[in-house]
Amino acid sequence: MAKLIQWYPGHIAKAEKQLQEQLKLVDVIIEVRDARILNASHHPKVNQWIVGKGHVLVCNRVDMIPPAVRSRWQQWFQSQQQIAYFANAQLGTGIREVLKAAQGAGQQVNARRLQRGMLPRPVRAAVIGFPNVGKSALINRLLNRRVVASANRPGVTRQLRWVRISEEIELLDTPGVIPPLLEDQEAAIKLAICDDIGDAAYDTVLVAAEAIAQLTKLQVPLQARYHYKPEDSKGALAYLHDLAATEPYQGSLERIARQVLHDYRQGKLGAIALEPEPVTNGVG
Ligand SMILES: Nc1nc2c(ncn2[C@@H]2O[C@H](COP(=O)(O)OP(=O)(O)OP(=O)(O)O)[C@@H](O)[C@H]2O)c(=O)[nH]1
Ligand SMILES: [Mg+2]
Repeated sequence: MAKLIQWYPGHIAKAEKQLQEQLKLVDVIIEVRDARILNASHHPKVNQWIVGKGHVLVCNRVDMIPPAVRSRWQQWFQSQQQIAYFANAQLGTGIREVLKAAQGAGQQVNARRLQRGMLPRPVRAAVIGFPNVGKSALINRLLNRRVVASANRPGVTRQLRWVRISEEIELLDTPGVIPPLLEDQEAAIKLAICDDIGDAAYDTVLVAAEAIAQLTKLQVPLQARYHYKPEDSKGALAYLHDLAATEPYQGSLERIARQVLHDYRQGKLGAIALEPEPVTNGVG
């Protein structure tokens, strides 16, 4: 990739600072990842943030990956002694289990409070993760009404906000956070393809070309949608150029690039994980 993907706008820096302060009050971290990219959507700071707290891992957008991929990852997390809750925060599938897990983790905190002669209080859980992974949608689903803004673009939540779910639990909605430096550019490309970082971070045409390259590698039949067969030897950018020249796109590379990314993000090419195979080297 010729151009580096970097993006750390002021509002994210500010949100991260505020999050850091609020963490003192928090008993449980609900970490939300994108099921299509379970490694790339793991924020490296989470391991620090969960110290001394409960940790509930949510693999959201489960509807956007094939069931076989879900099973493989689930087993892999199990082998790492980590329970992964696969969820669809848009429809509400798997969400109750997340709530139960957060409550369970928080009860241990309250038990310790009781031992120290303190009164029990509602469990406080912070919902954190990269932008646009479905953190606010998850909170709305838990309340069964639209209490926080949730929309299909990164950077919707700008403020930290506590929401009382019940007498037992309060959730903190947080703006999506990203590391100040995206050291792993392979991961950054995947975040861009999945719309999990702001589009100011990247060049749409280059990211669309990367998407074409990855989808081709995953044997997604692109010609079925674009009526034009990719030629392996020519490369992904050349394919985009060829597509741009076809009638609907009127020679506009930008237009076909946006279309390809839109199609992938909307599931028009199918349920496709960009990280279908769990890795064994690390993040959990
Ligand atoms: N298909 C699908 N879409 C989802 C799922 N969860 C959330 N969405 C959609 O994804 C979009 C982003 O959801 P948000 O809840 O705004 O995401 P967020 O993590 O709060 O995003 P920021 O506040 O920008 O960091 C919305 O259009 C949701 O309806 C899911 O499991 N599957
Ligand atoms: Mg949000």
